[in-house]
Amino acid sequence: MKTTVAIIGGGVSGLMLANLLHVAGIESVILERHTRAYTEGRIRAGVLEYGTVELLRKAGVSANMDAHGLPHGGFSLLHEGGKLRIDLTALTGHGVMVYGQTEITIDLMDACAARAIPLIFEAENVALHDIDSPAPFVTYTKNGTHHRLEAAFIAGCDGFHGPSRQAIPGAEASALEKLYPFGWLGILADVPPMDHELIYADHPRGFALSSMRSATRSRYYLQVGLDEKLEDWPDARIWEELSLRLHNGAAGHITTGPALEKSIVPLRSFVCQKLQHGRLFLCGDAGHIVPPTGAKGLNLAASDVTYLFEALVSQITQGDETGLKTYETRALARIWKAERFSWSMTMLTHRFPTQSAFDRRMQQAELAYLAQSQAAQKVIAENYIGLPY
Ligand code: RFL
Ligand code: PHB
Repeated sequence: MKTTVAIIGGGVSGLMLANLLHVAGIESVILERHTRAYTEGRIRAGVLEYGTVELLRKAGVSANMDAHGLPHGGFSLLHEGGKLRIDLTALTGHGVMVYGQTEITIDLMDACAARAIPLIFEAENVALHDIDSPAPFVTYTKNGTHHRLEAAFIAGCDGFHGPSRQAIPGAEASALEKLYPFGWLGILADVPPMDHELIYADHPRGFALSSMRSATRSRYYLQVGLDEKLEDWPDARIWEELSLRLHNGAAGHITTGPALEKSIVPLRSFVCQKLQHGRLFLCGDAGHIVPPTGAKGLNLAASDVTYLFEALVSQITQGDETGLKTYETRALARIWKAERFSWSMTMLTHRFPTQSAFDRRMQQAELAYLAQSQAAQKVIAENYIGLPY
């Protein structure tokens, strides 16, 4: 089989890229390791920067998001001093959209089917070949049969554990990483959210977050130790802990209900500083990971995809190589700023096991400063709604 862009990975990065390319009249094929049901079932991000919203509109896949997404003009930070609302709209002129990554994935997969974009599920043993030649190709097996996909370009959209990053010489050695000494326990339930906006809570028992997927579906998170097991967290214990951390009189009442999904993810910051080699380009989690506190993972995938899409269109339609040559530089400039924001929000709102009294006072002083300073609030707001690209 031959195509113009071979896309490895059918997560948000790969699916967005394929749909944008389709709108620009460029062919691609997506190879996804898992089944459609598995890929759709993963519960992940929920907050879209306005740039991501615009990108989904540009890709022609925004009908459900526009109908069912929840535009949010602000969010709150709950801390010892009270509840501080960051008024995104007043501070920046923009808000964010609350619409789940699960729903976006379904919309993008439906669009692939409607547009006859080849999306091959259960593609096993995906391997990249000759990426530094003008004729790269990808091999894979499906139902026991070996296949070869020839392409002019390869987009590595295969997440943190995929094969694309490994195919770039020196990529691992170029990576910088920070591991945090805790994870997030997430719970999804069909109960109304405690508030109409998101609440990030800095609490002596640890960080908590109240988020949502709709007016009737809530998503909550708790900071937990790295040694915690899901079996130790029956639903009742999660709800009890959430009300301790989120209910301090300033926040609303938590409605409880059976969990639709529960998971624990460790928090890490990771940047691979080699995002391209020859005809291979990395997008999204294949190249970088952020702790979820800044709600940036999915949104960074969207900016990478935008840069790569624009570069591919210039190269393919006008023979202009500038965009492809500068992809890594452009993408990393934005990635590092989102890494900084995600790191700073994590450092501000989480309790660290070895935190000194001085470190805690620094967090308190920063929260107190934020509560008084419009300038400081604007810094948070302009990062949260998404830096320009
Ligand atoms: P994805 O979504 O991981 O998709 C990569 C796709 O590549 C496939 N794949 C392969 N396909 C073929 N051959 C192989 N050998 C392959 N190996 C892997 C995978 O099956 C998958 O379908 O990466 P992408 O598209 O770059 O999108 C990035 C976002 O998904 C990610 O940044 C966010 O979801 C991060 N993230 C969160 N971000 C937030 O902003 N808020 C959150 O609450 C939040 N929760 C999460 C998360 C990421 C998680 N991961 C990666 C474990 C929760 C989890 C559990
Ligand atoms: C979510 O709704 O899953 C969510 C929202 C905001 C975050 C992280 C996750 O910062």
